[in-house]
Amino acid sequence: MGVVNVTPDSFSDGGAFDDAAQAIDHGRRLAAEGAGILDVGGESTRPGADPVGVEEELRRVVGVVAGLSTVARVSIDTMKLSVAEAAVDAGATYVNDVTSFRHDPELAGFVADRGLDCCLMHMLGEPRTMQADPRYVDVVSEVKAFLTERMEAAVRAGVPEERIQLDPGIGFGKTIEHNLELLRRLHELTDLGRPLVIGTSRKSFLGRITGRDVTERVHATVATCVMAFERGATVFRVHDVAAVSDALKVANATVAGWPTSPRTTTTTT
Ligand code: HH2
Repeated sequence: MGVVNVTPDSFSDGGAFDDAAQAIDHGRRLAAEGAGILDVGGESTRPGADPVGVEEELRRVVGVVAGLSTVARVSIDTMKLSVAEAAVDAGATYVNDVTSFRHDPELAGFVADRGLDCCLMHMLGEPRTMQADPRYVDVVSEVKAFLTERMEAAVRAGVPEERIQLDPGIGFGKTIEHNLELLRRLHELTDLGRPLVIGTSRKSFLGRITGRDVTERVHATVATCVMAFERGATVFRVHDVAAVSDALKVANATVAGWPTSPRTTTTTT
């Protein structure tokens, strides 16, 4: 899953692709590098980010979704029903909601009615305050219980279980220790029986460990994706698709044997 942020303020690429034509070019490049899904977002969820109004988010994403929907499968990264509706009309077939339908509960019914796939992600608190002293007794079991509860809520709203993917939400209300423990024990989330999405790409805990600036965290990102792959993740939300794609091909050949067909998540539209 390649990240296409159409925002002025995203933590790692804010402002780089906030013009629609640049964002479409970027998405094309990520698809050529191996992304099967392009995740288009118009609102930063970095710690401390200010919320974006509906009109502005629509202005940012709709043309980009339309421009990329013939290139690859498009996911809309939004917590708002009205943005998801417009994005799906423009060609998106997957909803990536970092609030797991808590911000806009009606989004679940929309996903169900339109037969979309979705990603439900764990977040403690909300983006503005989530990094202020997050605490858990056992981060893995608490994330697992949350994802179970959100999956049940989505199923109650009519979303078939096979349309749901789950994400532990690396960096969303978590310290560096929480992030590392989730990665180390990621295999415990495979019991949930759904594809696991992992989003470590360029995140600040990698900068804390390596001392690298945000644009120099590709090697660190690759390390986390390979470890997550071994522990059962099947969808990798990344900015640096070419590097991660090569690394995962090698990891897959090593684990599954060579020659082999790639281990992928099959989702239908
Ligand atoms: N991380 C970000 C945004 N959306 N969605 C999922 N499912 N998982 C993630 O880990 C995730 C996500 C944050 O990264 P980015 O989009 O690069 O930054 P920003 O939120 O500042 O735009």
